[in-house]
Amino acid sequence: MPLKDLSAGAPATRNVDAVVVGAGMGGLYMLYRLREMGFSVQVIESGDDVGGTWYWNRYPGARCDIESMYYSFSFSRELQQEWNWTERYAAQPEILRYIQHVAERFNLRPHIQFETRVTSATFDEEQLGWQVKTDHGETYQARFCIMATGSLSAANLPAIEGIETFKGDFYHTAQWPRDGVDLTGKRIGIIGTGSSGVQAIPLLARQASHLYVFQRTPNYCIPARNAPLQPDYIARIKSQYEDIGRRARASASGVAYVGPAESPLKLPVEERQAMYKRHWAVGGSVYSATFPNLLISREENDEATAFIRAQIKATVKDPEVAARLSPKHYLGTKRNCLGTDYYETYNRENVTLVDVKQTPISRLTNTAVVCGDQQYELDCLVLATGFDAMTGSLLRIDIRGRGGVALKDKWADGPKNYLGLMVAGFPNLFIMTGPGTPASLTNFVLAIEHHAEWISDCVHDLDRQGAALIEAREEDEARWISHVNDVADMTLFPTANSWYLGANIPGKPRVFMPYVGGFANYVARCAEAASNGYHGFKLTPCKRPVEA
Ligand code: N01
Repeated sequence: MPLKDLSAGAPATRNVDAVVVGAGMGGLYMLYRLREMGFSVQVIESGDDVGGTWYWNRYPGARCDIESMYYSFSFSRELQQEWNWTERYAAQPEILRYIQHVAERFNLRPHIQFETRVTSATFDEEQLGWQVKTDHGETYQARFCIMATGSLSAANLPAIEGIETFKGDFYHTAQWPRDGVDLTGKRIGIIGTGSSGVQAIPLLARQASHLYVFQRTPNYCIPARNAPLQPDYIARIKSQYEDIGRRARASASGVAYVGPAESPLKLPVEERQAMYKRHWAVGGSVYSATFPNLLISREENDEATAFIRAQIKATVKDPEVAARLSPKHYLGTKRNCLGTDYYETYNRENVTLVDVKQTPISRLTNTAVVCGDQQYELDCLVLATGFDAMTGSLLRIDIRGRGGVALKDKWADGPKNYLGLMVAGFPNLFIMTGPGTPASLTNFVLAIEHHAEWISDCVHDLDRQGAALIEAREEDEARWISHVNDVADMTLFPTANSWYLGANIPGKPRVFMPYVGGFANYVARCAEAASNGYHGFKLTPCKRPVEA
């Protein structure tokens, strides 16, 4: 039976069934599921509102790279039918409004404590639960602790000499000021050309007196071809939502759109070139979906990237700049960027591309970025330097399992878990959409729904079975991690220095973290484990351990 919420009148330690860390889409749906089952839930969120990623990433141009009609919760038919997206790819303010609407529609806010950061979570062997402490000095005693902390939440501030001395305006894309900033007429520098940089650069260029783009690795930017959504299209998709959801869940990518099944290399050259042109003109994920073996076939990938390099060459007037913008890694091994006018922006007189692979940034002065003997004077510096992805937001919390073992020590050589959901030695601690799951390679909303449903069903099952605890078994954890690595090694993914591998953070273990075995396959494995008495997990009734 769910515990009673004892929080009223007990300011020091509050008892709840579950603490959920984070009020992004994952935390909100987790809260909704558990509350509907009758559990008491406290969500703790560091921001002053819901939204997670979409609360923090307010930089100019921030926009989703999954089509908005699919980047929506499917758990409530009414919600799906009543919400109207306005653009093919929704911009950050609209997505944030949607998440706020979800919080209000389902009356979730009363369960969320805002502007509060979880500092530690410690497994309590006596109470068979978690002690969760916050930076406000509170302690929550909870049977379950659920980390909905997001994979791309811990902003990466690079250790550049003199960074603290820069006196101009200074922003990270993932910590953009709430009310925006007016950069009109300023000399702006931006470091980073991943998804955030690629989206921000065209808009910053329009405001700047001059924009310097400090690029270490060029990335593929596929045109988003964003456009307003027409009412008849919205109505058509809404009438097909059930089928779309079914197809998305049965797919490897978590997206209903599936490209050709046959390799384009089987077609005559003219025919396939015409197809690439057509798919490039549609834009978005349609172009990369042209290549069914993109991440396992070097030949197919070479063909996909040759076409993009030709587009860059045709778009960017200065051949030297075009060459510097041409990526060398395999398409998709770093997250593809979707953009609008990205390559065109380098034709502007007020934009300079600085190759910091060739001449690295040596330091910052109080007014400039210094690369070799060149000094770039700036009024404003934007860091689009990404995240300590997948593990960063978890390891910034002092998480301790059985025997006081710290998660950061257990994960010193890379994250270990079973099905990405639980870590051996950390009973009743669930992780949503983190390492060991396909979430970051799929549609996050679908991945979130799957995790929230699996975890809440599991919590409910434990109650029905009279079990106090569930945790991953060491041997199944080891088996899972080696499977995650084995399937990654069958692909081209490990060939690129991506955040998937932790390669963007100096000193981080180089381990491929997402599960590339496909969304449908992953969902089936999770379902199979649950239906086989939580195979791979150990259940503990009261204080006496029994085998599952
Ligand atoms: O971060 P990134 P992001 N000196 O890590 C460079 C999602 N997202 O915020 O590639 C110089 O991709 C770094 O260079 P390199 C999406 O999943 C989605 O852009 O490491 N440069 C790279 O160019 C995405 O993949 C959306 O050599 C330095 C850049 O900074 C993920 O978030 C929008 C440097 C970081 O790129 C992360 O994207 C935005 C240094 N010291 C984000 N340190 C959409 O939905 C780092 N860099 C569209």
